[in-house]
Amino acid sequence: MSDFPSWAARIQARTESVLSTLLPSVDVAPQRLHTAMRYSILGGGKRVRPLLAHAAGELFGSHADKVDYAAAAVEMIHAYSLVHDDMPCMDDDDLRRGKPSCHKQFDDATALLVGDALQSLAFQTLARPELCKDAQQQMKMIHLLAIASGSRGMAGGQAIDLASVGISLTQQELEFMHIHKTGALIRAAALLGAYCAEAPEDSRLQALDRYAKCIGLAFQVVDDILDNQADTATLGKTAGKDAENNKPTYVTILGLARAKEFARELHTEALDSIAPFGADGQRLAQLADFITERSF
Ligand code: GRG
Repeated sequence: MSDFPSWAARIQARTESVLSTLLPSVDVAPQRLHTAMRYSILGGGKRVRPLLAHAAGELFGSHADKVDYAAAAVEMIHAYSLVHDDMPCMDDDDLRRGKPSCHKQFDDATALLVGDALQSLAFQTLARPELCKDAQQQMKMIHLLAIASGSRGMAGGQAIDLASVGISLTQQELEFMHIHKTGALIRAAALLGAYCAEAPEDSRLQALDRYAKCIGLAFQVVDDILDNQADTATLGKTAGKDAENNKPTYVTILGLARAKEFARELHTEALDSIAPFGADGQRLAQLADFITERSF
């Protein structure tokens, strides 16, 4: 097995190339929209969700060419969510991935359409005939991504987030919000990677899902810590946004030391969840380390 940094670099490069192929060229009309879509999704981001989809896919014996489509679909949903999240009507942020956010580089209407079009392209990609031989399994995958990104998943979590500005939440309420806003798509990425295999076993899917739930939450706890601790240049987005927007975070609710401890506990629970996979779960374990130890 190759070392984690080489593997991650390979998947990140692969994801970039697949996304570039799937996105309409800047020469195709409407050119401004296609330019803005490519600006928003290419050339940046850690690609955590594609890494997860591929790690899960490798564990379940999925063909990497199929996982490419599932990973790209999830990354399109993720990119759309960031474009909309940065708009003045939401988090109002001028910086994303170290460059002007989409509505700053283009305009609000274009940013709105970029999100809409990326969302449609995500489902178009997941519905590709070459993704899966079993139509019923493919319907399950489309259903899974729709739930994870809709009002009972990411968009719902975002609605709770917007409504929680200036309000004090309990840890349980904060957890409910993040399980939806960030966690749902992270879980979907892992499960879709596994679903690209023929007949994935239920008990193995459940273990993977428990792992993904833990690292999804750990991802958010670490995000809150970084927002509080890191600087804008390192993050590539405006640091201290949560405090500026008067938003409850794990740092404000638990304090910095306890938030760090909570991230470690979730990391341990994630590793316990994949213990049944033995040495085959090593890539997922490395990914859990990467997510909890990241600095941007
Ligand atoms: C607009 C429907 C809608 C949803 C927005 C995910 C989200 C919901 C908003 C993003 C706000 C935010 C900063 C959440 C914290 C966790 C998070 C998703 C961070 C960004 O994800 P990374 O770190 O980004 O994976 P990169 O740039 O690496 O892809």
